Amino acid sequence: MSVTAKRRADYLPPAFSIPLVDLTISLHPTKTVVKSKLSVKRRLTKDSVKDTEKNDGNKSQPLILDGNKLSLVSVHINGTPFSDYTLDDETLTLNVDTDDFELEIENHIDPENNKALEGLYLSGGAYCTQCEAEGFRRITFFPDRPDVLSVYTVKVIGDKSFPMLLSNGNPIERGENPDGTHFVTWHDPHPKPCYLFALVAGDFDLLTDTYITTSGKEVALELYVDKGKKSQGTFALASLKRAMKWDEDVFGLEYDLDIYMIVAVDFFNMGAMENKGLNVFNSKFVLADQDSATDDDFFNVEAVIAHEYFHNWTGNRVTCRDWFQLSLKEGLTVFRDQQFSADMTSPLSNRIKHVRVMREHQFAEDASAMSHPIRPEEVIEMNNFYTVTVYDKGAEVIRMFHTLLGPEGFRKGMDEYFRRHDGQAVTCDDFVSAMQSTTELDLTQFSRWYSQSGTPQVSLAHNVTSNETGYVHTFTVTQNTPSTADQSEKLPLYIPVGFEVIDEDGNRYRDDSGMIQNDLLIVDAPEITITITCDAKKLTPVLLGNFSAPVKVHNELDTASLLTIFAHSQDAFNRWDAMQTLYNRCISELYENPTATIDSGIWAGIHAAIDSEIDNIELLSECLVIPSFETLCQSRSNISVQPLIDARKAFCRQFSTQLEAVLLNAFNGIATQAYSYQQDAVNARRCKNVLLSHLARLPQHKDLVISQFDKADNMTDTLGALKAAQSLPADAFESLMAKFEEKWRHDPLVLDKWFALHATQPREDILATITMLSEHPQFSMGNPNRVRSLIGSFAFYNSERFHNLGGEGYKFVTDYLIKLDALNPQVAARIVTPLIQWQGFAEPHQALMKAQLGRLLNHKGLSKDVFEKVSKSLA
Ligand code: 0A1
Ligand code: ZN
Repeated sequence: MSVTAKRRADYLPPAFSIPLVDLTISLHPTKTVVKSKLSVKRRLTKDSVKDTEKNDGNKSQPLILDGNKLSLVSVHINGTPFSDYTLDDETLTLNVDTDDFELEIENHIDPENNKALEGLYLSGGAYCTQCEAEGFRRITFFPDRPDVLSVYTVKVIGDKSFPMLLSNGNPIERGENPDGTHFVTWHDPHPKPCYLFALVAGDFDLLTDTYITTSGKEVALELYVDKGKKSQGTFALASLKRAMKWDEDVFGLEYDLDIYMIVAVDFFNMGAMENKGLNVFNSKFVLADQDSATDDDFFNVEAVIAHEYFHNWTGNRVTCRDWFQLSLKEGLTVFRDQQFSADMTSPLSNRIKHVRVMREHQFAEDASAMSHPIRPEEVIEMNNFYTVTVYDKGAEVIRMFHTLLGPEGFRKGMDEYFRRHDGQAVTCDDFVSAMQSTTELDLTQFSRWYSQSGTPQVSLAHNVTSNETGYVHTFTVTQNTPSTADQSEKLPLYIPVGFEVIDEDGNRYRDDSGMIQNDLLIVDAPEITITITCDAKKLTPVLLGNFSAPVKVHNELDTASLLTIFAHSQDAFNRWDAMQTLYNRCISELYENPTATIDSGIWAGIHAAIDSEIDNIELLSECLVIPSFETLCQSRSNISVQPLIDARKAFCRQFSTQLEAVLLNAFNGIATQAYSYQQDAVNARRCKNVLLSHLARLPQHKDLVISQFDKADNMTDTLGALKAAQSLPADAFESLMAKFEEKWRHDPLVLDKWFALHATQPREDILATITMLSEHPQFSMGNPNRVRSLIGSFAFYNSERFHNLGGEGYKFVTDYLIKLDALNPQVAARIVTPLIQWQGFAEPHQALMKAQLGRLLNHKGLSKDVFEKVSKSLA
């Protein structure tokens, strides 16, 4: 295993280009034959040669192709057998001296035994490929890097038991062979990097539709799902059409092929993949109906369908020069899908959803040994960098461009980006430079967001003095980015900080020198001071409206000020955030003193807040959610896990008890309506289920939970009842879970919810329960969805048992990861995340976690995926 890191700074352009790729792939479970015919051209420039070497302008460079787990059969150049090559585990080096030639390579692969689900694999009865980031090298020998763009022609040959043979682009020929197999040839006219190559073969149900673009072109839409699941695909197909329309309306971007195909498969490492014209999806993000999918599932289906579709422009037409630039396509595409979802559903709940992801997961990543900028500098295994930092913080950086330039300015910049770079493989700097060319604003300092890791801390100090004109409020805003594992020196960033100042009656105030513009203060220095001179003695500053930047805020506000913000801020996000801060503060009190009772004034304030929003159930339901344990961790250090969990539980218990009447009243006030996935109905169900989870803590409301479970006509309410039942006595919970299993045991995607509910129960014998569940007929270590539901849910979300002081939780996960890593390193490396995030916890957690990480590191044959994370975390 080679564990050398690649560095962004070492980039060199490719020495050869490959304008045409012609593949013939004869499918066979254990011996698929791949014949590749490449037109190869030497790039006669010096740039692809290291400066330190004798530079003869790339005349003597060999052609180095990546290849992994391939059996090489033959090599021909211009039709003649060629033997002047060397082959090792990772590369095929051809000592060629010609500049323009045709290279033919034949190799064999073994899809059935490919359990890592990278390259070509045969799982769940279908052949499927996954080539991003570096999976194409597991199919054939090729320069597996995103800056080599080629036009592909692909002939897929297969047994007739695989009636559908798919690849990228348009089908140009199909037929039968004398040996009883059949074939389809595909041609994709758009030059693309090999990570966008795809092939799928299987027997599916097919849903079809058409879409007419604004310029009048008809596009055939095809959605392939497992046999018998057709009716669960209609929502995904309708979502696709909404996404196509939205991209035309908002960005002026149309689809560019005659056909757009989506295939849903059961075995997939990630959510979905944007292969040109042939998206491959984890079936979890395609299949949805009222009975089996929750409102969140519907939401996710639409968001992921849109995300992959939007990649057609941001990712495929303009792609990445190298993998360090991943955020170029991912940050931008996540931002685009977030905007789309906000337009399709609700801006507020979307914003809150994404901020929760940042606070629960991205801040934690920044605080860990895996901290990296949105454009990483150094990578051992690229698959480890499909992270919340690259994706979600990347999207926050794009959102800041949008905030600073405004929607029209942003659109202008995007137009320029496509005008300059359509058909190219480019860098994040190219994106910034396109944006820069359309704005007066100097983006030089702003672009540090690409190179600096860590979560900046923005703090506010507020002083009041009085003079003859009134009260002078001085607000001093400072920024500081604590050093991170990867980077000790930090520079001041250009931070747009939402800034609203109100008094107790909700009147708004402007600063004396007009530095706050459009409710935004630009903090571009370590310290910025503004003043407000006015009659009011008490002013409340509200920072970071709508989460205007991916930072943590320190703004010491008393309870009255937090309730003032809730009552009067113009920004609904701030109102929600004020309540979160208030809850967090109460939990701190209980963390420090477990016998404390929360002041009755606070309950009165929360009571009044609920009363005031009783008709605004969208905001109400968000405000009733208590910050998760993971979020609470981000504003604390040296955490004693059980005491913090106990403090949170105690607060939740008091919340239910103190507010019982108003919670019950709100619950009864929301009528149960027939199911529809419409925003009003979604809001109502969400609010009702949040209320139910509070009421379920009180024994007298047990029947509400059971009755909802029994009567539910949709999965949202069924699951809402089951989640609430997690606080009922064990026998009641078990009995509902048994009924659920009885009904859904033949639907693994639904059963994933059941596995996750079990795995997150803080019961004492949870490890035995998980071991037993891993013997369930529907469970399989080879299926990433099952593993994530059972083992991932335990490691990420059962903090009480995972962090158990005996260390059994850490050991259990480690034992499992050792086995999983041998099968699927990518999934193992994801699930190791909670274990490497030991920095925030007090002893003995740290020592216990590190002991298990040490075991992992010493394990013979550890993948580079897991090695990279574990070795960094122990460095
Ligand atoms: N580009 C896809 C995500 C993806 C990345 C890697 C994969 O396999 C290693 C699979 C999918 C997206 O952003 O949707
Ligand atoms: Zn993506």
